[in-house]
Amino acid sequence: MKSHKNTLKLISAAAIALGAEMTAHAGFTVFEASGNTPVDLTPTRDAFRTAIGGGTTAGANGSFGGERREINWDGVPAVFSDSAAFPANFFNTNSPRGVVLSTPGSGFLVSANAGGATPELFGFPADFQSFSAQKLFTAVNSNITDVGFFEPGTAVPATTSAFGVFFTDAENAGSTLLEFFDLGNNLLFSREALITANQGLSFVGGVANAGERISRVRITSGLNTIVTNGVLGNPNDDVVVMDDFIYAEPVAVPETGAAILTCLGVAGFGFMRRRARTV
Ligand SMILES: [Ca+2]
Ligand SMILES: [Ca+2]
Ligand SMILES: [Ca+2]
Repeated sequence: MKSHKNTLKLISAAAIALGAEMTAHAGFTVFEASGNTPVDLTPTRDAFRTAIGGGTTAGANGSFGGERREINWDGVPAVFSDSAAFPANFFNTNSPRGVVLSTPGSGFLVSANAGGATPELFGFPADFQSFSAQKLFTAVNSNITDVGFFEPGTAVPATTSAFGVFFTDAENAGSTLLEFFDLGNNLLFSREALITANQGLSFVGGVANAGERISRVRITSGLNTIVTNGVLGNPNDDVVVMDDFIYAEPVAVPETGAAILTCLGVAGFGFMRRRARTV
């Protein structure tokens, strides 16, 4: 029992130190652009690339000493494209780039190429365009996509220092945004995408400028949802889908950090129980 108390004291000290560091490091550099054609956004994309470094390497498992990663969806095979579901772990298994997706919806779709049995652009050719031709990405039955990071090709949790995404057809303010969370699930950064005219393109990205580590990215894409090709969740709200993800190399979480965070969950629970008894 005594050793348990000592452990809690140590954890509390670690929590205080961790909290102080997080407060001091609440800064991200924003990159954003919008326009009617991909060319309008290319200089901002290039500046974001320069800021986070590295080439466009993908394919092999593991880390590459700081190589930037990009997902443009365009090489996803037809068997995993609309109308077939897109696997949430495709970019950590089939093509290991250290990203696993989740959503409160019912899954994900990558759009079909033109000329096939399934219409391109999720069946909305008058609303969407790609930044990188031809494929786009969306959650299904949800406007939320959560991006988790792993040491590429492994189950080792990782964090990154930068993330950016392209949207198309983000017409209404306040409903399309990026949010970054740290290992303790604290919100580090939030930024709305610039809105555009119908069928426009928008890019928003954030780069940690003081050592912040991003454990999860939440992408909110409009208020409407894609149900299936050509079918929206409702007739009124703004529908928005995604193209390229660009991010700094996911780096494995140090084991000591992961252990402290696990213990913090236990310590927090103990604290709540003690408080409950005094009320
Ligand atoms: Ca539209
Ligand atoms: Ca694309
Ligand atoms: Ca829209």
